[in-house]
Amino acid sequence: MQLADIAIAAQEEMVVSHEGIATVKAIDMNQGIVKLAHGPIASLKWPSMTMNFKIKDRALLQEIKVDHVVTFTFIQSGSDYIVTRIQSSK
Ligand SMILES: [Cu+2]
Repeated sequence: MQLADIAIAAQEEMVVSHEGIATVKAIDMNQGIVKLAHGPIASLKWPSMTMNFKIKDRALLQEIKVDHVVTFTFIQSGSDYIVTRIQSSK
């Protein structure tokens, strides 16, 4: 194993997913952003709040609408929070 491979493996291990429940407040299909009013996120010690998330794949936005209650999974990438899975829970 090369040093570069070890560095990549270490980076991949640091990608932690977080899960939450939220109400969709706004969807910006052009920018690939969804505004969510989410409940507490225990894994990040976040309280409930309303904030924007980037979306990994715009196709994820096709199944959701404003006011839907959703369950979602996201990762942190630098200062961005990126939704990797989002699903209406109605
Ligand atoms: Cu938040």
